[in-house]
Amino acid sequence: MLRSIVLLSLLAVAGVAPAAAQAPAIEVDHAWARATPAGARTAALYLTLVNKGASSDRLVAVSTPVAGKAEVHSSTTENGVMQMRPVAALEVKPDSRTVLKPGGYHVMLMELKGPLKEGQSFAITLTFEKAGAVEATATVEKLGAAAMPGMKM
Ligand SMILES: [Cu+2]
Repeated sequence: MLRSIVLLSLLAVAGVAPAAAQAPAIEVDHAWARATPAGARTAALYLTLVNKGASSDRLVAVSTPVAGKAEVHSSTTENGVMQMRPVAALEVKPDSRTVLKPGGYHVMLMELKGPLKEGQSFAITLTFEKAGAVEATATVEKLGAAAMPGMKM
C-alpha cells in the first residue's frame, strides 16, 4: 500500500514537471478581429505578443479554422497611400510586448469561410521558431471598432 502511494506521488511529480518546463515563453494578449460585412473574403486580426522568455523568437506562421490562409502583414503609408506587405517572420524581442494593431503589423485572414460576427470567438494557432505552436482565442469586435484613420470601410 505504502509502495503504491510513493509510486503514485512519483508519477504525479513526473507528470507535472515537464509540462511546467514546456510552458510557452510567449503569451498572446487581446487577440481581436473586426466584424466583417457580408461577402468579405478578408479580415485583419490584431493581437499583442508577450515574450516572457530570455531570448528573442520569431513568429513564422499563423493559422485559424475561420480562414483558408493567414499571413503576417506590415502596413506602411507612402505618399498618403496605405500599403500592406507580407512579412516572412516577425521578431518578438525578449521581455517585451509586440503589438499588432490597426495601422501597423496585423495578421491578414484570407479566404474567410464566413463572415466574422460581433461577439463570436475563434481559435488561432501561432507558430514560433523556438516556442513552437501557441494556441489562443480571438474575439470579434464590432464593425468599425478602432478603424484605421483614412482607411475606406
Ligand atoms: Cu494585410
